[in-house]
Amino acid sequence: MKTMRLVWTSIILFFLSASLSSARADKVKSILQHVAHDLNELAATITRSNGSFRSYVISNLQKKIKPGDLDVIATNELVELETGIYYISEEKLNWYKAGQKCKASGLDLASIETELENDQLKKTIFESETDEYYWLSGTDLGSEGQYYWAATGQPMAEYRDFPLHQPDNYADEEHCIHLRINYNHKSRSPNETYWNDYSCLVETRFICEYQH
Ligand SMILES: [Ca+2]
Ligand SMILES: [Ca+2]
Repeated sequence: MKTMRLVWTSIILFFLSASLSSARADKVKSILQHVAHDLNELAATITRSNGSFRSYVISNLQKKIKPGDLDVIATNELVELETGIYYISEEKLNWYKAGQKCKASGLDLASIETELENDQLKKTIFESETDEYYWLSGTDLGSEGQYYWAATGQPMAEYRDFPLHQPDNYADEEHCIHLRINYNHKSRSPNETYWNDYSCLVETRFICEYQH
């Protein structure tokens, strides 16, 4: 109820601000728009803290995906981790097609910004008991060695999880980043997972992420 009241208040504020037209009203309008935006953020935060973030995301995605769209990711396949909502594929696609499929489903290829997010994804993938590659949105397409997350447009932060000698742009054709679980490694630990640059056209599994 609290959330609905906040949403309605922000809608009313938004229309109130839109109805003000004189130049003198510009400042009031801008303040009202900021308040409306903040209320919406607060409503989203309350929804999340109520433990219903997953259903909030699913209802958002259902609004985005038009009926008739082909081959989208089913919302019951999304997994909720501490750092967000993800889809971890079994299907294998090249980096471009994987990004397209995430987008068509209201998601994006995953971007890993923190050690916590990296650790959680590693752990989740490890549980799948496979030795596979998973595309992330990381790439240096456009400028060799300048890595960024295509999904957010942000440069790759200092936090990276490349092993020694990677990324190596092998054969001058590796421009997309994947996360790999080395399930067969003798240590049998999710830590034996790392990022690597790889040819974007190779078909591998992939991870999509819901971006707020
Ligand atoms: Ca992320
Ligand atoms: Ca490489």
